[in-house]
Amino acid sequence: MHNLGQTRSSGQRNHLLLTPDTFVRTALPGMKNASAVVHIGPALGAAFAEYTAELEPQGELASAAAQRFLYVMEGAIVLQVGKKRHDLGMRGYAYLPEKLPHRVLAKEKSRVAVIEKRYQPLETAKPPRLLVSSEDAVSFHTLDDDPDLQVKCLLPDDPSFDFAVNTMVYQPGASLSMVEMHVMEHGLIMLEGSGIYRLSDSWYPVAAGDFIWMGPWCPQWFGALGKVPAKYLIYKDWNRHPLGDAKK
Ligand code: UGY
Ligand code: MN
Repeated sequence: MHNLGQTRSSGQRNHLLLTPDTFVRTALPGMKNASAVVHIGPALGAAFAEYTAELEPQGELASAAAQRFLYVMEGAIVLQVGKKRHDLGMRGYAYLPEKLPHRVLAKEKSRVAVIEKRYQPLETAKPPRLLVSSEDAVSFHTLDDDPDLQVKCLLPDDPSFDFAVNTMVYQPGASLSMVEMHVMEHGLIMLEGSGIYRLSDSWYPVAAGDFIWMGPWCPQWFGALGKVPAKYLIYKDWNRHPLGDAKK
């Protein structure tokens, strides 16, 4: 059934809401039996790229030149780095430094959130190494002492990392305690539940499956609605000076 041109998706100067009805699949270099829904990239001014890789059983992703973060939303994959094979099930994740040759193989039909970013080196810290883990192994902290808002930081609190990826779980009715406005940009995938996202001067109903990009200083606030918790995976640039490479 056609929808007479209606969608919740919205593209604005400093934010983007993409709902699954508007997703368009494409092939990226090195993909086999897989396709990508590219959510955001430098074409819109973002300093990172994020896409959902949809892999058939035996589907494959090749290495990336940039550093890469993988989070398994559905299914199971094998991450092959040299002779080592790492099994990642649902909620498994990996950080891959720049130029580390690797392959991603799907053991079954899988959906993987992929974030890629060129590394911004620091003179005072060595670039991070390969990290493979599962969200289930990470402990949470509460945000602003609200027991109904739990955050898991999937990457270590270490200045060598120039970005962070967290999961946030809101009990029904929980919300951010303030409207945030900050230099960092965000890429966000709604994993579970639903709620209302304020982005700039608009309030959007959002649900599992949606993607949001928030540019620098985009006013942002979220409140969870419904009878089950809302959960999202959120990227932000982190640990670097706003002028970028200080040597330039
Ligand atoms: O980490 C963050 O900036 C996070 N609290 N932002 C958000 O959820 N929109
Ligand atoms: Mn934020």
